[in-house]
Amino acid sequence: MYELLKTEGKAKRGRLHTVHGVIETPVFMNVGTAAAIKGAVSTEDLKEIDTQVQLSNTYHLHLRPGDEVVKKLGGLHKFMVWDRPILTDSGGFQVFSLAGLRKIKEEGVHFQSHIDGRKIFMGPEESMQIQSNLGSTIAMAFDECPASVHERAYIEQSVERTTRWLKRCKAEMSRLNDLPDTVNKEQLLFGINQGGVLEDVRIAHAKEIAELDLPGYAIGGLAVGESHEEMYRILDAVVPHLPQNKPTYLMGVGTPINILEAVERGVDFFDCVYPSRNGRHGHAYTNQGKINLFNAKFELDARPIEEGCGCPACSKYSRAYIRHLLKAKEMLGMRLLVLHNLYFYNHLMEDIRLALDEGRFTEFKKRKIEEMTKNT
Ligand code: PRF
Ligand code: ZN
Repeated sequence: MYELLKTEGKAKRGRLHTVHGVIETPVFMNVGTAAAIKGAVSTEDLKEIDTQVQLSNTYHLHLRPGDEVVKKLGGLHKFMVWDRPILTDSGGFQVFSLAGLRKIKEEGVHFQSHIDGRKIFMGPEESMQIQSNLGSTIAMAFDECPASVHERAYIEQSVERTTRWLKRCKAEMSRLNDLPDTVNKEQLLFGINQGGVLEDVRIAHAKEIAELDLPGYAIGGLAVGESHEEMYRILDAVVPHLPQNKPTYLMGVGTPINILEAVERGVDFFDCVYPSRNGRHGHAYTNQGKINLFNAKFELDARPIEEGCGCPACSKYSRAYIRHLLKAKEMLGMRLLVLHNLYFYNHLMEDIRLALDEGRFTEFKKRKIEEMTKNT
């Protein structure tokens, strides 16, 4: 369960105890959509760069290899050889962003697989059954993330349906956790707050879902095209209405600066594809901002990506060599950049936790943002 260790303003330093070990928060979760971090990163690599939690997707694993297959092989932890916590997203968001033709009904969503066009139905019960077969540490509720173009009437209706779906998720999860052959009988369910950029809808929804007394709550439906200022305004409004003795997870966010701003507003969990996606495209995070290793100015640069960085790339290889690998389309180039970027994100979180422990987060955040934006 969640232990609130310390606060500084709204910022929280905490610890979530799970069957797969402790999660020190604030935490960044590494995105391994199809049970792997893209960029040929193994679970041994992840341990070497001190990652705590992996995130995988219900939608992708249901389509391929199939959650029944994973269950037969002993669950996702055993399948991917990772003994620390795993959080699975519910499929709701991916159905809306990836699937072809879809129809939303009260019972759930009918859609077509983006892999082979096959017709599939997923509702709250199906999402819980899939996540139960995977045996993840934390399962996410099945929600709808309404597009930012929708008007108030649609968002209100959609949020009400998401609440009804959450109640069904909770009932189904508690049934599944009691079955004799369940992979992880202590699977935790996190609810998801929605409501677009409408503060009143967000707050009413937060209060309603808080009553269900779930072990954690996420804020969904942000970082979907609204400005950063709008996202911060919603966080300012909604976080105080989610239980402060439980973890708060901001889904799909974001840049290092977004993370610092959200920690200040009380967020504990993050996930984002940026470090791995940017790494695959030749971009490296540094304390002075992002650099593009394809840039000609690194041709003869014998320095590591970041002086003093302890990651597997920086401890041995030069910018010039990594640039060469990228240009020659050698897989090692991408791999080294992804490892560096994940290390950067995970160590940013470690520095944030340390600053909170020592009561100097506000000052740390200010200095960090100044450093990272100096050259831009
Ligand atoms: N819902 C779910 N997963 C998500 C989101 C959401 O709203 C987002 C939005 N940023 C990312 N991942 N279930
Ligand atoms: Zn490095």
